[in-house]
Amino acid sequence: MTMQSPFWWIPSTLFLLASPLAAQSLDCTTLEPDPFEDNDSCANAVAVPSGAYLGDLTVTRSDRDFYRFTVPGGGQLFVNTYFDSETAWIDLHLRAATDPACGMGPIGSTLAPTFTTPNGRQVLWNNVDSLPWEVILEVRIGDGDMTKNCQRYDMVPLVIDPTGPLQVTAYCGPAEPNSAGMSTQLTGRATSAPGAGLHLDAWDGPIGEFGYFLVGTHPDDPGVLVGDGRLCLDTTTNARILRYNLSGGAHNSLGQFGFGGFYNWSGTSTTAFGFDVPGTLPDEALTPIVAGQTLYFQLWHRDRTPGGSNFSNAVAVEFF
Ligand SMILES: [Ca+2]
Ligand SMILES: [Ca+2]
Repeated sequence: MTMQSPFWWIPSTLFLLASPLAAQSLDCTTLEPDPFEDNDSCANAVAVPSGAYLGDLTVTRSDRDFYRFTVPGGGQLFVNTYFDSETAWIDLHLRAATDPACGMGPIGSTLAPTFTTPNGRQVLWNNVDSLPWEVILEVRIGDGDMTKNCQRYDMVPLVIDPTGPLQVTAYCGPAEPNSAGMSTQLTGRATSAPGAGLHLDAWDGPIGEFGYFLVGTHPDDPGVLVGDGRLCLDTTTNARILRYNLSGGAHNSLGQFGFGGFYNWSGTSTTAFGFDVPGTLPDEALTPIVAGQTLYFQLWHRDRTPGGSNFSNAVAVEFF
């Protein structure tokens, strides 16, 4: 079935996001070391928590970067890097900290393949062990063009802990392709930020387009067609869909896709990306989210397609 779009048209008068990584020619001799130096080997890898590291990371062919993550048993590590590939390619290599091949770049096997995105590279690894693993991400200049020797980059790592105060399960994916030729992706994770303890992030959306998060009381999989995508929150009797677009305050999640993912324009994210879900629903009564409850979340966003809008996949979140 199809339905009329119930979503408000987001005003286009907001500032467009400026690219933090505009095409540039880098002088490698004057490139500043970043604050994580000297993280130049597996042994000297710097431990970084989930977050957004924007604007000042640098790597050169002779000065690689190593980051350490602790991934809980059954958990997941998802790292996005963002850079201008015309300046130089960055390669990622993820290995166990105990792997003798750690630091050897492309030589030998790694924990997970690296994927190229329109504005960087990403790696996703599932720890299928029941124990936590210490893993090391090596960031280095690619060997494809040996005339390019340095790069600036942004990095957004996410460590997802399945034993946190939430159980997050993706459904209704992949989403219908957007105008960037990708499926907009949504994930949720536990956060210590004030609110419901849930942080949402979205990526692979069309750069420059606005959107906001939705919450529903019942799922719909594979959803109903709305615009160019599928709404995966049930709209039938007794089900409710609410929008995090109340102006001002904690219930506004308005943001915009840019380099690095879905930027939060509402001051409601501790990472500058996505959304820290508040402890109450965006309904008239501001109903509290309570332990034992399962809610369903999705991102709606505008798009440059005939239908004018699309959605991410959805996630079901059980709050403990
Ligand atoms: Ca560095
Ligand atoms: Ca380094």
